[in-house]
Amino acid sequence: MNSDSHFGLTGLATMGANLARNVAHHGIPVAVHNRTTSRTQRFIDEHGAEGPLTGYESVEEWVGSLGRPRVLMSMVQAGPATDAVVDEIVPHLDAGDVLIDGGNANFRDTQRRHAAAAEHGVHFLGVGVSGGEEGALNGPSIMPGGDRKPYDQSVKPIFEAIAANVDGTPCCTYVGPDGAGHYVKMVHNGIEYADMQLIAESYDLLRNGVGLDVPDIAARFESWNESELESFLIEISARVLAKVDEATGKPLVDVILDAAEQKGTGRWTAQNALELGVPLTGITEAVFARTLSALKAQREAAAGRLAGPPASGRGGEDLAEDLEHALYASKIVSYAQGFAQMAAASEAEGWNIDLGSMATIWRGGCIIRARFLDRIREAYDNEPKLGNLMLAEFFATALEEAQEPWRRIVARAAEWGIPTPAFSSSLAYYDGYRRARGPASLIQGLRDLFGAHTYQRADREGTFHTQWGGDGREVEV
Ligand code: NBP
Repeated sequence: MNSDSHFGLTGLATMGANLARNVAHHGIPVAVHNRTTSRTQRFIDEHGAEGPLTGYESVEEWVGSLGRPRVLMSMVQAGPATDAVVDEIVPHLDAGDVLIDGGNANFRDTQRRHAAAAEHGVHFLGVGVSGGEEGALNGPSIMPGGDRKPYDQSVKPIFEAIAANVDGTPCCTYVGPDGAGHYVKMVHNGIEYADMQLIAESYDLLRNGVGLDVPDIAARFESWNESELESFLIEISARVLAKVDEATGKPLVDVILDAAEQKGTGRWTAQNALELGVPLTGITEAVFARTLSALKAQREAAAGRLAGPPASGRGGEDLAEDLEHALYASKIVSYAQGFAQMAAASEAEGWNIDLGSMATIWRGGCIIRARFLDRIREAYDNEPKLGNLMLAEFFATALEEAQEPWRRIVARAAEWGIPTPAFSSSLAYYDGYRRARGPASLIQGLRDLFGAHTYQRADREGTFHTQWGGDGREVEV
């Protein structure tokens, strides 16, 4: 038994196994554990020679093998599995030990677990890890939240060593107290939903609007990856589109069932936006688009009944060029909304999140890594209290330059009957946000008439009600 491991990890499925290997590859002794012991044995058999990795069958032995203060990480399924693991480990810990949850936990669960662990003197860190299987092994983006001092003293050197690195900067920075790290990971995943929905809408428009075939669309994504759109998701879109199904010889994308699944982080982001009162239209539409896609049987039935223009390529090359601008502009909007939500949550929870740093740690290792994030970081460097990303000089100019093609795309998509919820809602948000006076005055008037809900006037202070059922005079209330 190795008695001086510096890092313990339980949960040796895809992510946990690769994270443990990553830590060991940096020469840091790692003690590993998994509920099903055969998985631990298999892991040691396959990877034990890669670095200082030791496997343990029982939680007692595993915890006992670690130097103090102990640093232990759980990398298991979010939800009840994480509670089961935490409940099993905490009684074996001592005050001052650090327990890390690296799964995709809901930030409210993390706040609850943080408070419960604190009663035992244990520091609970809720840590977002992004980058999937490959990132976990070779360098993920890491978003740690929880108590700062134990993080700085015991965890930071390990995480900074294993994280992705861009221009000499690790893609890992302390986010804020209790649930802040998992919150930022949740919004990261929400942005990932919006990015993927915009990509799917672009593919649909290129195929059914412009009339390109799949290999040409793959080439288009490849060329977009040389522009401001350069990002991991655009790059892998080209790869997925270029893939041919071995069994049928058709593009793989034509044989995959068109019903998108989801694990919950996008939905949580949208739910939290509603609670905070933040207009998060791009991400929310992306969640709904997945839900609609899953109604496969209903869609098939409706296809034979509900009228609309047939989806057939009538656009020209100019439309394909417009699309690049529309995609860029809509992407700016969905990031602006995601960052506005993080700002609102940070304010509401007292987290003091540095938004520019979040853009910095997403530049490498994670699924939404993109050239574009450098621009976001610069925007917050120039103006740390920036109210909305769209107002930063660079992005305001980019939106101005993109707006005509963006409008053409949304208008043509509506004419063609091709659904573009993310493109359309992003443009509507942009137009709504840039209007000093909108039509909500009528909504307030209606609310006052049917429910005496009162209204405020734009020309003077006070709260007013019109006596709709009486003499029609306005009274101040
Ligand atoms: P899974 O989410 O599939 O979880 C499998 C692991 O959870 C196994 O080690 C399993 O142990 C353990 N586990 C379960 Br299920 N119930 C348990 C219980 N009651 N007690 C103890 N252990 C239990 O693994 P993953 O895909 O590697 O993801 C791990 C975490 O990382 C998740 O929270 C996930 O959301 C997050 N994440 C995943 C990705 C990704 O790309 N996959 C990316 C970023 C974050 P067993 O072997 O005994 O069944």
